[in-house]
Amino acid sequence: MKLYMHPASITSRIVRLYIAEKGLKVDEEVVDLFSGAHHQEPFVTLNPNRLVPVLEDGDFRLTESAAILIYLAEKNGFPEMPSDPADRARVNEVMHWASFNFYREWGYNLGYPQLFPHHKRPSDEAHRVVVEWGRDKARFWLQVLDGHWLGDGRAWLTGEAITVADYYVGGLVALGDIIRWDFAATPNVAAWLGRVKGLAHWAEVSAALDGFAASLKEREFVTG
Ligand SMILES: N[C@@H](CCC(=O)N[C@@H](CS)C(=O)NCC(=O)O)C(=O)O
Repeated sequence: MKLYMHPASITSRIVRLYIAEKGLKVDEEVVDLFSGAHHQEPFVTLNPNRLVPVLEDGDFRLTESAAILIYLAEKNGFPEMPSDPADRARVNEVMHWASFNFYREWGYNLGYPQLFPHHKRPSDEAHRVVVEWGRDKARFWLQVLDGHWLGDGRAWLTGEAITVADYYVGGLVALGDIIRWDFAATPNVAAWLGRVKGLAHWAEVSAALDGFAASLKEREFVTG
């Protein structure tokens, strides 16, 4: 198997963390996002979305970090994707919740427009409105994560066992480290994120993203 990825990509880290934690043998190929390799052949044929990560397993290619996590867990019979239909549905539910509700605001409206030039809006006013909208909506979704998903004191998102949902949502929430989001208002999220970041291979797969965050430490962000 091969993973096309970039070490400073949030969604690549999600998959790389799971691969490392499970000790899977997967080759890695860096797609240089900074030089635009994802907009050139051969990558655009590999993934017309022009995004990493992409998993290749023989002739089978898969995009979307959430789908890749589930595939790796199911292919290997790992417990991070449970077998009981209701338990599986719960894992799917929280992953879809994160993709469609939380990350739209957290990543695409709040974080990415401030971090990446190609996500900046065409006028200062449009940019300000998008980012402030993202901040306010992200704050709401983090409260839901804190009070609803993690509100009963559970260790992990769907109960007492870690699942692929924790890898996925934890990896997305950790974008907050780059824009220096203060999680004090959501203590359950802060504690759970600490558990995700306490996984054995977190530091190793986070080196490039930590460096990226350090390079931005003088930058002012609209944050929470
Ligand atoms: N929904 C996709 C999103 C992938 C994604 O946004 N990848 C980013 C890196 S974190 C990327 O490739 N960005 C390149 C670009 O925006 O030009 C997933 O979860 O895999």
